[in-house]
Amino acid sequence: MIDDMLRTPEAIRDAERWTAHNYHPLPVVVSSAEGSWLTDVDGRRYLDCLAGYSALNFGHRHPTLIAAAHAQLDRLTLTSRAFIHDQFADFCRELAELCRKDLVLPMNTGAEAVETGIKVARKWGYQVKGVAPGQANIVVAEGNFHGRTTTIVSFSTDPDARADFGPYTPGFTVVPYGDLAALAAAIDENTVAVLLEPIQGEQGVVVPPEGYLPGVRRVCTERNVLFIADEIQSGLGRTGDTFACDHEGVTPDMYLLGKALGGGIVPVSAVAANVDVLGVLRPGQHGSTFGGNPLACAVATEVVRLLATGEFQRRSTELGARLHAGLRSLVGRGLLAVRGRGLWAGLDIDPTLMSGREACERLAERGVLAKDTHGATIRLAPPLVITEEEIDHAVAQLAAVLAG
Ligand code: IF1
Repeated sequence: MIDDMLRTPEAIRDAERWTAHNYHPLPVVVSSAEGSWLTDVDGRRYLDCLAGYSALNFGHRHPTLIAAAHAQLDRLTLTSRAFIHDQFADFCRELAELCRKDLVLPMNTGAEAVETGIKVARKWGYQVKGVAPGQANIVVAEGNFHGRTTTIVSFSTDPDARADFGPYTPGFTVVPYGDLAALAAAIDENTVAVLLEPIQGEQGVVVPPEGYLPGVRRVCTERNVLFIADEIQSGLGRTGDTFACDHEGVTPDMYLLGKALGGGIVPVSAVAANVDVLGVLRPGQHGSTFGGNPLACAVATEVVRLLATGEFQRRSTELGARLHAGLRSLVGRGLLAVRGRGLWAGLDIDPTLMSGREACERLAERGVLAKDTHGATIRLAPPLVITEEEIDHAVAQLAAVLAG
């Protein structure tokens, strides 16, 4: 009876009726949100431990970011890059300074930033490194996730992401993640770049061996190859540093940024690099209708200013230590392993107990939202505004789910 009164079942049916089934969402229909909490159409509240796959690092509707969006909406929302607008320079300068790079190229989605990085690396290879025309190669890692475009899935090792989307884009060499020797051996005279996630998100928050990223940096420098760090999910405070590469003091030649850069309000992505790299582009060679639009710049400038304080990186480090301590206490009590850094964790559940999907369904029944990656692995990535009490609550609900 009570189910008949709930609006959720009807709202789910409506959504499923009118969309392609390229997702299998949890049966939760969100109606509003604030900070780390979501409210569904029936008024039930959930602690958000996915945060839009790290697009909501500052929580839902952070007041500073919402205020910036509201103010800009009342002034100017889009010009295209055919003209300049008064929000553009501040965004590009402040993001370039945060990245300690000369230049920024604004786009919209993460995949667009990845595609931009691939195009710029290839053009740099031909025009600066002197690679033979059409022969540029980019080294990527097994278990990578860099987006869903045809070129990007061409080098995916995930059959679900790649199957039946051919013919595939050539020019990519896949090596095992974390294996520096294999990466160095894959580099040849046509290699223009190495493209890596500093921590692999979709693969289950896989942290590479200590020394791997510094090794990649050294090899790329020695072999005149661009090190492109995809920090779209790992960056902007998620791991306790501004960028995941910071943890070992590594500076890539190119940062690919997205997700949280838009504050959970508008899609904003960007490529940040020095002029010897991004300087290869000339007018007419790359672009985007919405890339660097006034609304995106107004919000993303405030995101950069929030990060410049260091507050969210501190929270991620301190609260992340509390989260990981709580999760480690569950190893042997339903968890097989915990990985990650800062407020970002990948949990391998004992597959004899339940799948990752089942765990997330049971967590949702207990008012905690998370997302499985593959098999019995789930990821936790709460907003960086989460509190100690909320972390303890999430861990307690997970313990209860694992205890059956
Ligand atoms: C989906 C996954 C996460 C990313 C990294 C680039 C992109 C992503 C490291 C592309 C995007 C999103 C895509 C979204 C779910 C989510 C995801 F499950 F797909 F793999 F986070 F792990 N680089 N990741 O994580 O950015 O174009 O989406 O803005 O496609 O289901 P985008």
